Order: sequence, then C-alpha cells, then structure tokens
Amino acid sequence: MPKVYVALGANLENPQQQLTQACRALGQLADNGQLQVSSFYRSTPMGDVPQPDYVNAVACLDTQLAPLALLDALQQIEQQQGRVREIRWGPRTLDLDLLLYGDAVIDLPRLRVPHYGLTERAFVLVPLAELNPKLQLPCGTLIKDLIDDAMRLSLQRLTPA
Ligand code: PH2
Ligand code: MG
Ligand code: MG
Repeated sequence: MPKVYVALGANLENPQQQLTQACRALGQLADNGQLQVSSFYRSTPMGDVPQPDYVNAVACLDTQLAPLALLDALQQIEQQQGRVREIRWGPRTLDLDLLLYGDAVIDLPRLRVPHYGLTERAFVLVPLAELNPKLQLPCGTLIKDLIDDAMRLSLQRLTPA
C-alpha cells in the first residue's frame, strides 16, 4: 500500500486549530487509522500577496485510495473547513497538497506528483525530513539534501498547544 505525504497550511481563523482538525479528518482516510504528523511550523508567506503568517506541517498515511480519489478527499476536507477558492497564493483557512504518493510520478491536468513546489519550499521540506529523514523523491534525491540552513532558520517550530 502506498505511503502518501500531504502538506498542510493555514493562515486564517486559528490556523493551528485548522491543522489539528484537518489531522483528525486525514486520520480517517488512513487505512489503519494511523497518521504521522510533523511538528507545526510558523512560516512567512511565500508570494507577493500581503497576508498573515502561515502554520505549516506535513502528515503521512497509508491509504488504499487511488491518487485522484485521494485528491477528491483532500479537497472535501478543505471545503469542510471553509476553504473558499479565490486568489492564487492568497490567504486560506486550510490548504492540503498531495506531495508524494509512494514512488508514483503523476502528470495529470488536476494532479502533479511529486508536488511542483516541493523541492523549493522550506515549509514542506523541513517537516518532510522531520517525519522521515531517509525520504527520497521518486528520482532518488534525498529530501534532506535539498535543505539548507537558511531554510531551517526561516521556520519557527511551534510547541504543541
Ligand atoms: N501557501 C500558499 C501561498 N504561500 N506561504 C507559506 N509560508 N506557507 C504556505 O503554505 C503557503 C504560502 C498557497 O498555497
Ligand atoms: Mg493547494
Ligand atoms: Mg499550497
């Protein structure tokens, strides 16, 4: 069964609580009910839209859902938590991005895996490496080799509430 990694991000309406609630919903998608979750990290917004800081994390689960069925389920959780689709890279109550689906490489109009931004984003790479220091991309690159000190310093690890 494939191990999948999902990025979580929120910057509206109590972001930490949004992530905690999303983790409960993600746990229900896991085949064995087990979900591994990284620390939560505060990060400054990427992109040009002025908006509040984000809280970001990564979760890992085993699931029998096929990639597009999983994407549907993630979008349903976003909607349950009040996600309104508006400005690209604008503020949001919850963003769930499918980062990795086992070793699969997927290039569909609705879904690209590995996620296109994965290799450049500190708020994705650092929590991924925290969950699994040996994690590799399908091409064989080690996630931890993509992380530098500036990336680590750009994030503030939050202590559990
Ligand atoms: N998500 C965005 C836009 N900018 N910045 C941070 N720090 N974290 C995010 O998750 C994020 C962002 C749109 O998905
Ligand atoms: Mg998204
Ligand atoms: Mg995103």
